[in-house]
Amino acid sequence: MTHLLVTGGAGFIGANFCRLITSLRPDWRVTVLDKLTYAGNRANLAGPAGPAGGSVEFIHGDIADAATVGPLVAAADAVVHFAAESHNDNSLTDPTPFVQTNLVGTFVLLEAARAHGVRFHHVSTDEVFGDLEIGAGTKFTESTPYNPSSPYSATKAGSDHLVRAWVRSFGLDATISNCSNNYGPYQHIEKFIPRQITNILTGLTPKLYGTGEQVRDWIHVDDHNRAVLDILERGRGGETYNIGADQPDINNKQVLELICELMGADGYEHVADRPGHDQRYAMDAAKLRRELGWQPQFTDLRAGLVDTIAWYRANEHWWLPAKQATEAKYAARGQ
Ligand code: NAD
Ligand code: TDX
Repeated sequence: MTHLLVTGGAGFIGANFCRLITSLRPDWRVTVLDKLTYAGNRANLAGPAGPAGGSVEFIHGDIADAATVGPLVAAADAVVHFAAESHNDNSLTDPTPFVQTNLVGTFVLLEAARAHGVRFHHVSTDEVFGDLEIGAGTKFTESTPYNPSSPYSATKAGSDHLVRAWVRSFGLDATISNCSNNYGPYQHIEKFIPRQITNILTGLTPKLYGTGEQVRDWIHVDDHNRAVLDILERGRGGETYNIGADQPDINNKQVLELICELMGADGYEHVADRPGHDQRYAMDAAKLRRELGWQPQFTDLRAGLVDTIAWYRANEHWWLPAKQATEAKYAARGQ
């Protein structure tokens, strides 16, 4: 039996990961450590027990608090580290919590993992590599130099460097994954896809930053999490794995037009662009496919969006309470 400590397990990807573990590894024990920031929601974990009795224990606490973290890490066989401040736009308004959670929090977890000799998996992002030219066929590989653009991506890049330093200097048994843009159920409505879906559902006009030519490399959250599980179980210590679904380039304007078509909505507005906006992301996940035999199961964005739209339609009680405050933040930025 394996006991996982999942940080950020009340957030979008972490909660979906807990659901996946309780269903695929029902004999494992899962403890979630989450601060429940605006992005965390205990309802994301409601009833995730798997068919064979998997259980999730919830601890409300901060990854940057060494006194909380120490005993939890000591009791676990592995830490899967999702907790982060995750939204680029917020990092442009106030980078402070990004430095605190993404850098200091990761440092505190690494020190605990080192002290207790616990396996560590760090969940990171494609944004650490910066961006690519629109129209160029190039992709990020694991050896692409780091070149982050925003306070968010700079703190994620710094956290990756901390993990590598703990591997090399202290022999920590750690792996890193860098994944592209996720979509799926339980994603906070500040993010692009759920923001547009819930705008349409509440009668607001969808909002496209700038010209909408930017390209994101969309992957379903379950495909991301199955890759994290593969790396946790079979990844080589000290290695980094890129995660991406190898889909054809699609820009934000095309994604938004697809959402509008699927929801029978017409029209959207162009709003103020994001300062320093990354132009194009594309991940080369060949190493993950070759070494671990991973393959994405959701290879049709249109079908994935149909499911995701249906989820937001059916779960208004989950997102509606946050809608007004989320849109007020955007309105203050002219977005
Ligand atoms: P999210 O914002 O939905 O969830 C983050 C969770 O972390 C929340 O539950 C929050 O309460 C918790 N948290 C924040 N600060 C904390 C702290 N100090 N202590 C304990 N818990 C804290 O984020 P997400 O989209 O689920 O992303 C999860 C991870 O995956 C992040 O590390 C992110 O960088 C990475 N990632 C995200 C994407 C994406 O498309 N969303 C893509 C690649 C990588
Ligand atoms: O209303 C919007 N309109 C719009 O055009 C919003 C919220 C976004 N956008 C654009 C900006 C981006 O080009 O859509 C694209 C996606 O935006 P986000 O959902 O904010 O994602 P992004 O900035 O690409 O970062 C995401 O993927 C990498 C996650 O938020 C990060 O946590 C992850 O590391």
